[in-house]
Amino acid sequence: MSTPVIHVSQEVQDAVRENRPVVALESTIFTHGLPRPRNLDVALEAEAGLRAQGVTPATIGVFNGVPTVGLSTEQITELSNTDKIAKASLRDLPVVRALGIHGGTTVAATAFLAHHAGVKVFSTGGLGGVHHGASETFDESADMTTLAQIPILVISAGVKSILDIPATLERFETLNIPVIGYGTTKYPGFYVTDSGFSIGYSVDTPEEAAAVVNARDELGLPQSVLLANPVAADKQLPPEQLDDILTRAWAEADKQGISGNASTPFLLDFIQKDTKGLSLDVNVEVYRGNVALGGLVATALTR
Ligand code: PSU
Ligand code: MN
Repeated sequence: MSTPVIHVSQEVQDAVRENRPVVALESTIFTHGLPRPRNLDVALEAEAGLRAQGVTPATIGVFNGVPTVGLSTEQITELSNTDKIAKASLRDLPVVRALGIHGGTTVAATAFLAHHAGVKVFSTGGLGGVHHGASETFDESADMTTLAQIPILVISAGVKSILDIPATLERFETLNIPVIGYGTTKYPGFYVTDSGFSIGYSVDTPEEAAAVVNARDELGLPQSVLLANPVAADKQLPPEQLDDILTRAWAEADKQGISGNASTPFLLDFIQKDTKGLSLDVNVEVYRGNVALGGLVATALTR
C-alpha cells in the first residue's frame, strides 16, 4: 500500500465517514499570527473547546512535508515552536511537500486540505483579502480566489482590519462568494464588531447557516460560503483607537519596505506591540467565538 500524499488522521476519517461533526482549523494562526507561548495555548484550547462540544477538531498543517488533516498534539506543539517555518498557502504546498519541511497552512491551503478530507466547516480568525494599495502592488490574498473554488463553510470575524475592506467585499462579489453575517448585516472588522460596511444577508441560528450550505451543495455551486461572526461589542478593540493604529502600522510597513506574504504577520505584530497585547486578547477572543460557532454549525449539518 502506498502512503497517500495527504495524511488524514484516523480520528478525522472516522468522524467524516460516520457523519459526525468535524471542524477544520488552520495553522498559520499559531505558526505566524500569534506569538509564543500563547500560540500553542490557543491552538490546543480551540481543539479542547470543540471536543467539549462533541465535535472532532481537524487542525491542518504541513508536517515534514506531509499535508496533514488532524495534526496530533505533539505535531501542533512542534509546529508552534519551529523558527522560520514556511507560511504555506495553496501554491506552496507542492514546494513544502517536495522539500519535506514544516509549514503553517493559510486559509487557502487549509480549505483545500479540509475539503479533500470531506470536512465541511472551517473556523478561523480573519480571512486574507485585498491589501491597501493593491491596485498598484497587486497584493490580494489567494484566500479569496481559492475560496471561490472550494465548497466549504468558512467562519471568520471578517477580514483583518489591516486590509482594504470594501475592496475585499467587491472581490467576494466578483468571485461569487456569498458573505453572510451571523446575527448582523454589518460586516465585522475582526478586532471590531462593525467594520462600517454592510453585507446583504444575515442568519440567526446554526441551522440557518447549515441550510445555506446545503442549498449551495444542492445547486452544485463550487464556492465557499463565508459566515462572518462579529466579536462581542464589550470585547472589541476600542474602534476610535484602531484607526490611528492602522494608519501608523501601514506607514511603518511602507517605511520598512514590507511586502508580499510578510505583510500580514508584520502588521498584526505591529498592532500587538502598539496595543501592549490588547489586540492579542481580542484576536484570541475572536477566534474562540468562531471555533465555538463552527462546532454548532458542524453539528447542525449532521442532522
Ligand atoms: N488572521 C490572523 N492571523 C493570521 C492570518 C489570519 O489573525 O496569521 C493568516 C491566515 O492564515 C490567512 C493569511 O489565510 O493570514 C493570509 O495571508 P496573505 O494575506 O499573505 O494571503
Ligand atoms: Mn499577499
